[in-house]
Formats: sequence, C-alpha cells, structure tokens
Amino acid sequence: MPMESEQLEAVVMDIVAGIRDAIIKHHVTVDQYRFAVDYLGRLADARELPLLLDVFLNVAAVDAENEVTKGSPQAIQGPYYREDAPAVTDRLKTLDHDNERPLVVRGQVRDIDGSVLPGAEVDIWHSTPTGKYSGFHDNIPVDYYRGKLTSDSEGAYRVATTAPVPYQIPNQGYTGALLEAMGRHSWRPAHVHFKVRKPGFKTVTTQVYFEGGQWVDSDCCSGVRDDLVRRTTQEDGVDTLTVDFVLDRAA
Ligand code: MBD
Ligand code: FE
Repeated sequence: MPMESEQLEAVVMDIVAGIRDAIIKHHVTVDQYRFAVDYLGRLADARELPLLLDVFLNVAAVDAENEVTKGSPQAIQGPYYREDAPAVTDRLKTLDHDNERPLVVRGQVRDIDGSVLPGAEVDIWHSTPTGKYSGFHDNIPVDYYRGKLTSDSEGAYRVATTAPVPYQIPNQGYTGALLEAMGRHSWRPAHVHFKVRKPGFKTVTTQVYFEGGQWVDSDCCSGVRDDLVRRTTQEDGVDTLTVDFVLDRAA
C-alpha cells in the first residue's frame, strides 16, 4: 500500500540526507557520482535492483515490523519469491541430483492465543543443491523447490524436500561485483524461506538457517537472528527441520 504523502516526504528526504551526508563525508567526486549513476542504470537494466536493495535494506523493513508484531519473527524475503509456485501436498519437486540430501520440513501454525490454525497457506521455497532458485536461474521450472502447503485440522504441515546449500549472490553480476569491490564476500548461509498466510491474520514472511552452517555468522544480507537458527532432528533417519508459526491478527 502506498504511503501518505507526509510520510513519503519525510522518508525520501531522510534517505536523501543520508546519501548526501555520505557523499560529503567521503569526498565523493563528481566523476565518482556519475559512475555510480551509470552503474545503477546498468544494474537496473540487468534486473538486479531487487537483489541490490534486498541485500542492503530488506532487513531494515523487517526489523521495523518485528518491533510491533506479536507473531513469529519476520525475516527477509529476498528477490526470489514466486507467487505462482504450485500447490503441493507432501513433497517439493526436485531435480534428483546425486548430491541431494533429503530434508523434511514440518511444523504447526497457531494464533497468538495458542489456538491451532487449520487452512493456513504455508508457502515454502529454497535453493537447489547447486545454489540456484527455480524460476530465476538456469531455466529451472518454477514448480521445482517451491510449493504451497495448507495446514491441516491440527494446524500442522509437513513436506519432504532436499537440503538447501549456502547461496552465493552471482558474482558475475552487478550486485556481487559491488560486494567484491567493497572487499566483502557474497555468500548467504543455507536457508529455507516461508510465507505463511491466512485471511484475517498478518502474513509471516520469514526464513530459517541451520545451526552451525557455513556463513551463519557472516550473512552478506545481515539477515540472521538467533531466533531464526534451527538445529535439525533425525526422524525415521531423515534430517527434519521443525518450524512453527504464530500468526498475529491483521490490523
Ligand atoms: C537470497 O536467496 C535471499 O534469500 C536474499 C534475502 C537475498 C539474496 C538471495
Ligand atoms: Fe534465499
């Protein structure tokens, strides 16, 4: 939803003031400024604006929401969500690579009073075992590694998939090149994304990380919080990731 003009004016002018202060503080030259304008134009032409903004700023909007929600913590959505993911019942479609490791993702959806919520949509997506996202990279069809489940009469959901791996922001691209030029790495820890919705409730968009996983302590998107890091359990010999959700009532 659009902002009221008063809030819009205040936000835009604060953003401009912040950039203005950085330009002056660091004695950015007119040539460097022009280079940045051209760079951002090329980055936008390459459709990387969502990636660039999400790397640096998605977490700020999330932090702002987490200050007011009574539900599960929100986390960054990132640029690779697809509204057109398929409905699934028990398993996400995978490519059956030799290196795929089975993972079960399960949990329960409740409201803030602890009542179970049947009929909630639990939309899950994660990278391939080679760190790509379907519907964006390598022409992998959108119905792989994504799916929308519905919580059952106990509010429970459960889906079989394969374990995601750490994700590297393409360093052949503009955003990865920027991170590299800054002397930073462009890796995210392995993670599973969720969007949980039910009419009348505030949508929870979040992601969880694996305890002890590589890059958990140095996510290039600064998206890790302690309450998003999970230890998997073994159930019937399969790594199982349990993620429960609490949905706050819609405003
Ligand atoms: C991702 O996979 C991601 O989740 C985010 C937030 C940013 C870039 C890539
Ligand atoms: Fe991701």
